[in-house]
Amino acid sequence: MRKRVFFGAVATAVAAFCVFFMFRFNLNGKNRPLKTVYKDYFLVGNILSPDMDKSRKFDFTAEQFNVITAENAMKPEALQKEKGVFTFEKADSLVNAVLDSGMVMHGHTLVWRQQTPQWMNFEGISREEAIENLTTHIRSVAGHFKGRVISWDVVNEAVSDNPQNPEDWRGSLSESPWLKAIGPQYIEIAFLAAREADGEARLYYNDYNLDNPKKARAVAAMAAELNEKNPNAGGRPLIDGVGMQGHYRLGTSPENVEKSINLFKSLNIEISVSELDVQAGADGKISESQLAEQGLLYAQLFDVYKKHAPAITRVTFWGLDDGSSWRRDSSPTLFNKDLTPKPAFFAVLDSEKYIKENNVSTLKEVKETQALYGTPAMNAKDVDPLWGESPEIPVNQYLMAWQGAQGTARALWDEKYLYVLITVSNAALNKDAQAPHEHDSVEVFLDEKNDKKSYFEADDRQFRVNFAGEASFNPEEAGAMFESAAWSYENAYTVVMKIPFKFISPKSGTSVGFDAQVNGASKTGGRESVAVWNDLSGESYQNTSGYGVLNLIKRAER
Ligand code: 9MR
Repeated sequence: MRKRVFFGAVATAVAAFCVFFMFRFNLNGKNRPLKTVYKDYFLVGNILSPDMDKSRKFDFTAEQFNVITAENAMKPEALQKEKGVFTFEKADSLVNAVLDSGMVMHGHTLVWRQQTPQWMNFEGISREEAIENLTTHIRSVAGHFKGRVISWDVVNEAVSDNPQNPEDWRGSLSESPWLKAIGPQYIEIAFLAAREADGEARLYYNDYNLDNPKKARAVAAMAAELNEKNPNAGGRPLIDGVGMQGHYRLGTSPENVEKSINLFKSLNIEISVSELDVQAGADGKISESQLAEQGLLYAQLFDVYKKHAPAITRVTFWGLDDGSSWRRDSSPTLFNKDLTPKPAFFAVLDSEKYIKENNVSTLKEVKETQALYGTPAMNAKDVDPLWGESPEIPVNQYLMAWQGAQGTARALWDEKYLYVLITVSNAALNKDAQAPHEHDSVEVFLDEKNDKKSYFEADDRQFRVNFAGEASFNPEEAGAMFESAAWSYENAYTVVMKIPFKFISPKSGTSVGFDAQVNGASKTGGRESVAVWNDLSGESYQNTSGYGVLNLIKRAER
């Protein structure tokens, strides 16, 4: 009898121990890979390169993920650099290794304006020859990988950012040699050729910044029209899905992401999140609070993705770890370079738990800096040495997918004016676009009362000066009494602004809401990048709540 009780007690203890461990592992999730956590929702993926086969990173990737995109190995340049000479070896070795390890493969990308050899669509090529080059490439490549990829990005990044009239999707296309050579029809031609070559693979249109409602509307208009025109291309509508790349930043709004998901869902097409990463920090450094904030955004995004899981086929991260990411300067992935998990990993693993444990209101980091007292000469060529008194303000956090022009600002003040000096590098010096914010230009946002309202009041103003010294304002009357000077040289320029205080009489110790922005135009015109100091919302022109703080001080108190 005693013995039985003893064994009973031992068995109960062992069972309790096991349950405790299972419970524990289930809760902290450390031992459950992402692919298992999300198996009832969607595929979870990452990128690989052929040279990673048989490496620790390959195995680690295969443990966590179940679908792979080739980071570069299946792009036009990699597969047909010379006309008619197809170089499939490296891509084949990657695809075979991926399939052997039990993962599936997504194809990226058949048509793009970048990483495409010039012979395909050079300036002056005839329309017929360009179509021939386009369709031959697509047929050969999609035909070659037929049966080994589940889906293709057929056309990548064809729509411009922030189109003025998104319902006119043709007018919203961005400049591309394909557009020049063939016209807007190149998109339909490409999808038809891909469907013909591989009727099984799901065909995607893939693009970035699709959390921008205007860009999303242009893509939706295109997909809707092409599917209406081709309802039965090989047995089904032509475009199967939209790839929302998801190169995000701390200011990205999960609500905007969800709005675009709803828009694409309304077209009855599938959605994949195709290139997810979230930039935080700069120069490879990321603070504790930025790590937490990055985790929070990942968690919020996954909450949205789970909610819409029936419409989402796949969520792919663009980069395994911060050491190998294309954006390693802004630490955007789930893992450190030694593959240890960041808070973002746990956020993705269990988004509800992460959100509960990380109070949103304590996370937002507001930067503060100083403006020293002094009245500088208004000269952008030979800048007044007085500027050296004030600390540098880096304007280097990017809001869009491209990392173009960036700058450094400094501020000074006296009783009547705020002075700002901004030096910009890596600029194309282009002002061809009609809208002044699309020029290579710098902007200062000022909230004199520093009351951080979510809308513009009379004390809130935006000042913009382009590299040629042309100024513009929001609201327009903000230009009264404003002065500026600009000086440009190769790929760089300097702007000095003199901004009258209108609502406050500043004293040493006064704080104003402040932000600085650098708009980077592409060589051919149009804004391709935006860099800011503090406010990552992209809403600085109408909402002052995300501005940083500028403390006006006198030298002795520094
Ligand atoms: O991550 C890719 C990087 O290694 C290449 O140098 C770059 C070339 O433009 O392309 C990167 O991947 C891009 C993807 O193919 C399409 N969307 C944007 C990605 C990041 O630039």
